Amino acid sequence: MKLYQPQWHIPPLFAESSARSTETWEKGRREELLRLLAENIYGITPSRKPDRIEIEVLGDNPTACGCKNHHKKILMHLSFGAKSAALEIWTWTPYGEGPFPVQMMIDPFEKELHAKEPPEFLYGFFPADMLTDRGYAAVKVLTSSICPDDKTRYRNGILGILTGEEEGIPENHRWGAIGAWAWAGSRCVDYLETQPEFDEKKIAISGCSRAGKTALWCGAQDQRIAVVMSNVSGTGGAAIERGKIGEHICDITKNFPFWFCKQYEAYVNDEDAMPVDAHMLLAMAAPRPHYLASASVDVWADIDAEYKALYLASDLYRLYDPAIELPQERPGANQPIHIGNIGYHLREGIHDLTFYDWNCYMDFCDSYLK
Ligand code: GTR
Repeated sequence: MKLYQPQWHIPPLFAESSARSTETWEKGRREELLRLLAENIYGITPSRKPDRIEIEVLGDNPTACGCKNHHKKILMHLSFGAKSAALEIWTWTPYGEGPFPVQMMIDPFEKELHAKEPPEFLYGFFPADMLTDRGYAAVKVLTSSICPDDKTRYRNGILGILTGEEEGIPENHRWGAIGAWAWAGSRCVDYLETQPEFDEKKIAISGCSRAGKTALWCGAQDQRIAVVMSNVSGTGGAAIERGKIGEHICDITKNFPFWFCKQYEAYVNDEDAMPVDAHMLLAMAAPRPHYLASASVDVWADIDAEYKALYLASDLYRLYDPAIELPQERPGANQPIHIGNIGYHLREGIHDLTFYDWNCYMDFCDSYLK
């Protein structure tokens, strides 16, 4: 793998003229890059908070998953003056004495797709019973309730209420669906903070593919989240855009223009003009524990571009922990690594989220959240 190709100019985490220290990072550069990521990729998140929040309980099953855990479904009604949006959240809590560390997954897929509850739902996408068996509360954020993943309906929710225009955000930098889903992740954290069974200081966020992009963006903006994890997130997520193979900005903005801000389209076939790239997004998690997962035949996401971004982001982690040294060569399939606060694995197989991924996630999280 070539870490640097001379034809690509990868923007540095620190400007050459500025000192590289945790202080300069925390007291300015971090905010600056967060702003650039918002302005150029995801759009700026409006700052207005809901005036009122009401919790409606949709379901409550104390003997879920064959008597393995307590399952609840709630709807968070978020009001802004006369308008309101609703966010659906499903939780599974282990038996015994809490508060429990949390595995919170962003799920933007339409509810029908992953609606079956474990154990009927044996597929590994969100194995709530396996998570509670390992002592975690499993929390799924069903973001389609607040912003449908659909190019005609995506404004039927928070994006129709907080467009960004009311805060004077220029049109090119207004948020899209990924911004809205990430915002939903933060509203879920607000909810978890109010419930005694969840340890709000021990929340890990994750997501697969489009939700992986979202998990990274949510974790970047919301430092209450203790561990940031993503899976097969590719373009607009963990993969460095410059020189990547598979999906390009031209593909993703053509197929999913509503996921991003308009400004992102300015970089179609001109990635080099973009002032940011994925290593900056990954660096936003620092110095918090950070896990990246890829799948070996996921050419569309580009496994080398994902690892390259992690490698470059590890430079920032090194400010906090000089002993961190990731291998220059991407590790092979099914050989997870855990170095300092960084974890990584390449799962053998296709673009997906499986039991293998979850086991690796939890092995990593156990070091921090237990
Ligand atoms: C693809 C998209 C990818 C990824 C994926 C998914 O079609 O091009 O970037 O987000 O969808 O979410 O499954």
